[in-house]
Amino acid sequence: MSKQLILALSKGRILEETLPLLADAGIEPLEDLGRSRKLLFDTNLSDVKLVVIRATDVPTYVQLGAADLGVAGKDVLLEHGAEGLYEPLDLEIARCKLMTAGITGAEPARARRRVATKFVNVARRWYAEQGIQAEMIKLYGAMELAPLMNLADEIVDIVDTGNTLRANGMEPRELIAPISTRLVVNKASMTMKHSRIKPLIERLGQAVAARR
Ligand code: PRT
Ligand code: MG
Repeated sequence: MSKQLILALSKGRILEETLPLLADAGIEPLEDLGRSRKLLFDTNLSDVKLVVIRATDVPTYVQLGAADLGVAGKDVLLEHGAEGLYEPLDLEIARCKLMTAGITGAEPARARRRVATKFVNVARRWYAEQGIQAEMIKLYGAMELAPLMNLADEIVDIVDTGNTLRANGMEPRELIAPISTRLVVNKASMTMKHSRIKPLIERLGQAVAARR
């Protein structure tokens, strides 16, 4: 195993909030991640590199050891599964809620509820725990459209302000899980590179605490 540390970052809204935290922890990319088309970046620390990838790919990179550490939403981690990963730190950014939602005022009547979501594993587990018969319909985006188009009775999606739901005539129903962004670490890396990873987790933890 190389002594280099690879940190996998989630592209998109999480990235914007991750970079200031990393800077506070003493890690800064040598170029502007937003402006570049590159995916692999050097940092001010000669042995730390950053990769910027799809949020849903971060657990895979870290689990398989292609990256030593990763930054990912708890929603993504719940859906992917946590095998081979430690989750030592809540970065307390990109907070939101994973919820069920449906058309405002409508009763969730159907005996076998049709649920549109990109979180099919989490949703299947949750409906089973509630004793509700449900059929999962996997979508990759615009979940809010599914009930309006009579594709589904309900959706499971991320809710923050609730504005997206309201704009589409829908309302939040049940909370499945509160969500925030987590630091994950490959289990083998945690052992093999402990002396490098431990101080990094500590500095990030201090950066998080300083923002409370
Ligand atoms: O683009 P890609 O398909 O790769 O993924 P993505 O669009 O899911 O990524 P991105 O950049 O949006 O970031 C997703 C991650 O940010 C999630 O995994 C969450 O951990 C976190 N997060 C925090 C959110 C939100 N807040 C959020 N509001 N992810 C998505 N939303 C969306 C939600 O899907 C819905 O469409 O915002 C809308 C709801 O917001 P409100 O304020 O209208 O309720
Ligand atoms: Mg997006």
